[in-house]
Amino acid sequence: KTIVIATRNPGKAKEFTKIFAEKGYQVKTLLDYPELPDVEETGKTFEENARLKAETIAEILQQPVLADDSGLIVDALDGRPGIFSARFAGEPTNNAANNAKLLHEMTGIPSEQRTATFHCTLVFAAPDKESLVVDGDWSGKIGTIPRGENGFGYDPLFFVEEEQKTAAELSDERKNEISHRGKAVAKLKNQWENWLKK
Ligand code: ITT
Ligand code: NA
Repeated sequence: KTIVIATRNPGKAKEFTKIFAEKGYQVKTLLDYPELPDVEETGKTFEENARLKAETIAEILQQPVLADDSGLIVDALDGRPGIFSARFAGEPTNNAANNAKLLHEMTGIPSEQRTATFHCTLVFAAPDKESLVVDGDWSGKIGTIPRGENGFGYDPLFFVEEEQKTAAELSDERKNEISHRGKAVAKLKNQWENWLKK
């Protein structure tokens, strides 16, 4: 029993591997299938992009595939980088350059206007099935200096008021309990086994 996560981002994959592993499924990512084509993210929404990734790979491999499309929506930047979060500073993804660009664009913006939301849409696709779609959001504020070593991507700049910490200062476990991805995974947890058996 194998589930493929249609991602080349190891930071993401790590965050949802556990829910499948504990049910006896083997988890693979696109890093295990170097021969597969790159799926272009041509959609206009997180859901469209997650569907493109999951449904394209499920069709090719003829097995269940989960994809995550996620990003950071910054109010003071009119919602940018949004679906372009991975390639904010250009391609290929460069987290340090993305964070530097975000800090630069936020220069001079006061604390109360630095609100932001992390969003995650998960699409689970399987041959001859209607895909399962869930999502989750996480509210925070863009910091002024990067803090913390955990997590990935924009985590060092995403300040979580309830915790008085950046996402990169949270343990992996705590981040998974409260993050956008954690909330989406919690919804998936209730549904995926029944959906897969149907
Ligand atoms: P795949 O498409 O291969 O899954 P990707 O990194 O390109 O990997 P996305 O297109 O969904 O994935 O882009 C999401 C970007 O949003 C990601 O690269 C991070 O920069 C950011 N992001 C998403 N979730 C995050 C999280 O939990 N913490 C920090 N940054 C996150
Ligand atoms: Na994307």
